[in-house]
Amino acid sequence: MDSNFPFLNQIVNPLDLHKLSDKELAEVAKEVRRAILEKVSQTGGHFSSNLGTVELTVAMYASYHIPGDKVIWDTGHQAYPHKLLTGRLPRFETLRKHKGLSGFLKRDEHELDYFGAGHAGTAISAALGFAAARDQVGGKEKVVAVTGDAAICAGMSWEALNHAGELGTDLHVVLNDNRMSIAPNVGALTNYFNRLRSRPYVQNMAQTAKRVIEKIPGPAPRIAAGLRHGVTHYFAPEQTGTIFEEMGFEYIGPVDGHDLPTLLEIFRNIQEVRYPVFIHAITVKGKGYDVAEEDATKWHGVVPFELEKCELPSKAAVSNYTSVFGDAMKEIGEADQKVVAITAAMPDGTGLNGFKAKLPAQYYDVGIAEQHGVTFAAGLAAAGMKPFVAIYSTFLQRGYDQVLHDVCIQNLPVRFAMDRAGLVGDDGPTHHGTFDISFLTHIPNMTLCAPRDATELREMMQLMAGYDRGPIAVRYPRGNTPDNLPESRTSIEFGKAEVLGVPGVPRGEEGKLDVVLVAVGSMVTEAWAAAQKLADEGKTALVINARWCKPIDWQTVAQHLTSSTLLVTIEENVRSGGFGQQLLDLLVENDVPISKFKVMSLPDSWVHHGAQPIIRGEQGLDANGIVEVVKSNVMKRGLA
Ligand SMILES: Cc1ncc(C[n+]2csc(CCOP(=O)(O)OP(=O)(O)O)c2C)c(N)n1
Repeated sequence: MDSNFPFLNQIVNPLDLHKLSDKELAEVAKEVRRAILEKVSQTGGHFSSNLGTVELTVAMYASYHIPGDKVIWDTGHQAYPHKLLTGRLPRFETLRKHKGLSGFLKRDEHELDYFGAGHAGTAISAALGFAAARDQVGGKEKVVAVTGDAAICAGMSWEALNHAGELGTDLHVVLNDNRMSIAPNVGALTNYFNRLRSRPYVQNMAQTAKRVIEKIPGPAPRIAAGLRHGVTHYFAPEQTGTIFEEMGFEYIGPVDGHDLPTLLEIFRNIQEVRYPVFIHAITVKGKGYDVAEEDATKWHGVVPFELEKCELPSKAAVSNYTSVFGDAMKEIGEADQKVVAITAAMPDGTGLNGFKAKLPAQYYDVGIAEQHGVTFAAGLAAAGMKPFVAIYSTFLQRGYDQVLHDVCIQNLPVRFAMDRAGLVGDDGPTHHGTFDISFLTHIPNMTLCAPRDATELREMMQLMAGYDRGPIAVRYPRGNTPDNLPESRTSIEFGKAEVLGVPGVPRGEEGKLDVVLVAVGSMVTEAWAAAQKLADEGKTALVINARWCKPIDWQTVAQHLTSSTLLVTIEENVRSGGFGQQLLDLLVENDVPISKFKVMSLPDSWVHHGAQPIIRGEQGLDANGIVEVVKSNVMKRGLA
């Protein structure tokens, strides 16, 4: 029990809110905001989005009957109030930590996490699924989707609204409109929402509507119908229809998403409405913490900080892959006006901010629209431009068919720069980029490389800029670039691996090898560290930097194998369809004699969230893990 939160302590599930007066609910909201401020400043996590959903969540959870009614949160990064109102305050210190609470909703974390997410734009579809399932069995529970002004721009959201309007079933969609994606929101729809915002806010009108409706005689359905019209016409009689009304929803809004009394009235009033209703709530990202209100992007996701100081700790000036990519992109774009960069709502995360500032005419933010972003790039490439799609590995999954159908079948020179390839850490399985080797390399015409460090990323980017033969992708991890690798390097050649050698041994003098370690991208640094440890134990490990996942340079690997050499591949990708399996296949196909082969990769199961070194270590994907695998396999073969 945390005595600092007397109200929150009493709330195990949202039905407990129904026992409180409106005045007490206002106290609950204050506690929820304080809990987010105090706890997230200690744990780190999504910050400004959650400060914006406090009143909205309290009002919804005090009006809908949960458990029973279903609220489906889009993405889930703004659902900390939901976690706090579903009895998770005592565990909040563990947020996003290894074995702790997830930063998103997860069905196996809590029974009231009705639908998990992490990728944006799924809530309305999922909620409509719940609503249709309810209708199939003649249920009565309410179903609500809560989506953001950026998430609703995703194509899927519109596919779902389109379907919902046709089904005409009992579905409430709440738009949490704070004008922000992570960066300021983009697109024509955003301008449309701004026009809706400029209408007078719904204020004390729910009470008016309720009074009117209460006077309507007749059974419940008529009351519901009356309410339906009452809500629409009494709230905004002079307004013309919104796009949502045209699509079959009742539109209520705009409403101040921090005005708890009005929100409570609205949500309580619409309980009897059995049609699609769209509630447009205007919120402020970062609400209640001035600096976060002023710079919601900076405070979107935070590391632990001192609440009183109102400052985030300054970032250490170390090179990370994202900034190396961003700087390289600027150089490439400046040198060639045909180069354009595309992001799907992630200018900060992908490192494109500098490019955007310097070369605004060559920059496109398509919003949360990865599918469109990829095909848009295909169109640009077909018209002779040199598009770079800067995207997280996990979000390119959204554009898989577009990569296949629009880019690769037509062999268009679209460049994909995939950040966050591998285990990302605290965000967990929705965000790990652990499939791209498998899902890209099996597509004809695609090529894929992975740098070992900053210099190699820069060089690969230059190669990609000049590569017009077809699609090409590069994958690089979240985090700092390594500095433990040999300074000497060979220049990047298409499809050629780099032999780094045996630590401390001049090239050509390696003698008999105990093991050949072939590592991909982020794992080269670990393989080199492992080879050093093995050298200390008198074992000779040769490290090869794969550089290319497609085409794979199996010939270079084969040159270093004898019939007794252990071959170990290391990659941050799932085993199935990954680098190791493909290399093995190529060696066998080409009759290269291999006696012992170990694929170090990720398993066919979900890797949970936690700090990168912890979860990599758990999977054996670090220097110690490699040493262990080598020692156990070398010993098994009697070579130790
Ligand atoms: C498919 C996909 N693309 C990109 C992201 C990264 N992302 C996480 S939150 C976010 C912004 C969401 O904005 P909005 O829906 O308006 O919610 P807010 O944070 O403003 O409450 C983005 C782009 C994602 N989670 N999923």
